[in-house]
Amino acid sequence: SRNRRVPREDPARNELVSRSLESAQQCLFNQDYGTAFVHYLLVLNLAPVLKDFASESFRFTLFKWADELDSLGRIQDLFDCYEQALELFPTDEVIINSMGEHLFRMGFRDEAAGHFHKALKLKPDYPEAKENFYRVANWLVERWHFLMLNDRRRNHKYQQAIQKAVEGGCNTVLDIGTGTGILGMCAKKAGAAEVYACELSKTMYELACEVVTANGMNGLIKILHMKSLEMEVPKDIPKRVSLVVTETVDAGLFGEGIIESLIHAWNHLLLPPQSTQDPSRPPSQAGRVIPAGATVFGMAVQCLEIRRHHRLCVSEIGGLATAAAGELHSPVSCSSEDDSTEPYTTERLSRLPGGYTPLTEPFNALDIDFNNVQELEGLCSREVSRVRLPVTGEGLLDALAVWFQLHLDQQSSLSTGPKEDTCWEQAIYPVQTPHNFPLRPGDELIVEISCRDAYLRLCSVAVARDGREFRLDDCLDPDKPRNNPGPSGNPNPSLNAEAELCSALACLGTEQSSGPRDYTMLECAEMALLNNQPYHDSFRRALAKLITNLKDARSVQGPSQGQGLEVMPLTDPPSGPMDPGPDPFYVLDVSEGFSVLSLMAASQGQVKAYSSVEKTQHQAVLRRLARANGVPEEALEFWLNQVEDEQAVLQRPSREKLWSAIILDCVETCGLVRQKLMEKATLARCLLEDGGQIFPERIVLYGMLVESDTLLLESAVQGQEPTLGFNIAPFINQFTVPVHVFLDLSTLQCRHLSDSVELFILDLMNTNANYTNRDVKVQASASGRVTAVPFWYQIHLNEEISLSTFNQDSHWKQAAVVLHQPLAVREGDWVRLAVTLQKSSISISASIEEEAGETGTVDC
Ligand code: 44T
Repeated sequence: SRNRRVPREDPARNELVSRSLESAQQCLFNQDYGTAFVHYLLVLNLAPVLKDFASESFRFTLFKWADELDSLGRIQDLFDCYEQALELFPTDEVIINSMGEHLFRMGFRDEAAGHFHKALKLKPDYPEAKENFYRVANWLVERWHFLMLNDRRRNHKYQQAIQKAVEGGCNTVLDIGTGTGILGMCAKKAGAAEVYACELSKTMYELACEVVTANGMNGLIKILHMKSLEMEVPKDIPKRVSLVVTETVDAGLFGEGIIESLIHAWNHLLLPPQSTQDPSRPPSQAGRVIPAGATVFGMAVQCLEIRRHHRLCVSEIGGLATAAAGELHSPVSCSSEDDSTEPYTTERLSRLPGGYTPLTEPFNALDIDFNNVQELEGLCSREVSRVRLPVTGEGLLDALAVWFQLHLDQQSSLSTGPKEDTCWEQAIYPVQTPHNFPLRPGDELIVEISCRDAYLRLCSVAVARDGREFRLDDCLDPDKPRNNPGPSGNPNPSLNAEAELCSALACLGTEQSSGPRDYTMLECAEMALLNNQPYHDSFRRALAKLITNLKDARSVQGPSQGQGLEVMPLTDPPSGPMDPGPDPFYVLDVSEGFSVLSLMAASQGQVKAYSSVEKTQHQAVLRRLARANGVPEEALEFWLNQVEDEQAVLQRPSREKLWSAIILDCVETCGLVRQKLMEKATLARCLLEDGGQIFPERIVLYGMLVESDTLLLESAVQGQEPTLGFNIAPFINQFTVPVHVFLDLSTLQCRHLSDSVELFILDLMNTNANYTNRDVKVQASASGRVTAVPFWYQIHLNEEISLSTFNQDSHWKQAAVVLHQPLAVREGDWVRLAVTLQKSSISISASIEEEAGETGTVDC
């Protein structure tokens, strides 16, 4: 390489560079991005001096070419291009952020988030990266890390248990799923000779390395970026350890794979357990696990909030009968074999809006000893156990709630129960049967408990009443012979109600007994939306009003196309035998996911509605509903079946027709404005006919001042004090996200420090009228510390009709901005909120408005 000439001195090279650059520009002009990209690569590799000059066009070419590769499905090529680009521009935050966006769309969230994070570190005020990062940070470093690190009782108990074990002789330790490294550091601090830790998430692994180094334990704890199941002795750790510590448990206990991890650990990573035959073996020569075991509890509950997210509860929505929809299920089912379902979801029972009613006492569902490998291995092959639970409350069976006690050792345990003061959620096993079964004291609920594919499964199978059993799950396996069918017991004629109940249960109908039942899956939020009658009624009224207005306008204009506008107030549109029928009104619904709004529009008559529902199963539901509700087939069409392109999404049906209404879905379930909403609205506005409308026409953001420690605990590790004596907070707090989503504001533990106040207006019918910054003044109604500003929306469909996203039966959750620093206020103080809406992400900062006199001067 000593002989190699400096590129600038090589005329042939210079020639090649300038010709390639020309070609690149020419190709770019011809929109041949692939070739342009190759030329640019060549140019910039040969002549790095041109980087500054060509960076803009290079990026542009890269992004265009990447979009093409993306739509061609050439994913490998796409990422190769980005890698080549990053070799040239390793610190270009725009390229890094864009690569993150592609990764995110492909489902590589962890990697995507890593890119956004990196882009943001390179340029802390880069709004695109900020918005992207905030949207994914929750997945990267999940909220519960903050909660757990803030949970002093839990930290202390783990530390005590580890310290005792180490002092008792366990001196080689493996921390499985180390997270920030905290339990491993406890073991080291307690005096363990060798400490190993593994972590499968890349982000968490890197974080753990940083934390361990910052605490002076670099080299003293060996951290591995891998799943414990892949670890081997002596490849990854030199010999078997005497202690495994782990907190790889989720709300359903087994969801993080602790059973499999521990079976593997006992077989490959741990010393043999202390045997009862030979209790003389010293602890350093025996293996053990912290936690030592767990006890799982369950309880049947009635809960409307759970019900409306998992079952269709309404027989009519927006004027449409729903019976023909067929059976709809949420993706949460303990009995389904379907890959797209989960056996349980999680909730904090204590924070469910509307609360819940226990229908049984808590019952013991399972005991498990983590120090007994035979028991762990036997768990999945264990017989399904059946328990009979006396019903103690009256109500509909909506779900089984599950929690557990984690026994760290003989002395100490943690509970995740609903009555406990903990950060833990409970596992919720919703009932999926479409028919309500009212339980009452005296009944017995029969629950089956099993452990298939390492998930704990609880399934309510039957109700025993007056010596008879009513099966709840026949529909799922109709061919299975029934244990106790029919009124064989006491044929008491007064049990007519029972007979009705019997036939009310879908499973007892004979027509259903042929083969497995068909059902359609809806996301929980889609189910809740379908159950939201006020939402649909509002849309129905707003649509009807618009159509009436447009009809009036047309009839006034008449066939003479707008002449003599004021002269003839016709009440009926002119129609005769020669009339080919009135032109339809075109309505487009671009709601995300499942939506029946298009069908509601079509059912108005004289409307041609376009739905953007994409899943074929969902389209089938709409077709069935259309047929059953007398909507002609041609009145409903499916738009964008394949259209990916944003621009094409909103194209009108045919050249000469414009849309009468475009329905935009503007607020996401999580409580944030949908991304690119205003861009979409701008586009939509251009495609409206005269008098046409965007629904909604306007959304207004409301918020209030609150003091909520809960929100603080979920957002960052709090306080100046080190966590268990370790310096962890500054590292994990890099992943603090100021906007909290999916809140239930009605049950959030907080003190209101002001009335609600209008924060912002988004006008969709006049997108130019929108601003990005606004100062809002709000008066404190009580003294306290403002820690957050929760916010929600009033969605105005038209001048008269509006919906709130902060509403009991809404499918929306709320969001909140957590202030960078709490703001102390006294009652009567005026607080100035600086609200910014950049893209679709909101930020708020708060300060005390010192003098009343200032108020006037701000706007002048
Ligand atoms: N959530 C609790 C789960 N891991 C807690 O990558 C409680 C949820 C929760 N690493 C609200 C409140 C709470 N090998 O970083 C994770 C994970 C890692 C492994 C290596 C393995 N076999 C595994 C398995 C998991 O362990 C860490 C902790 S797991 C989940 C803990 C406050 N909602």
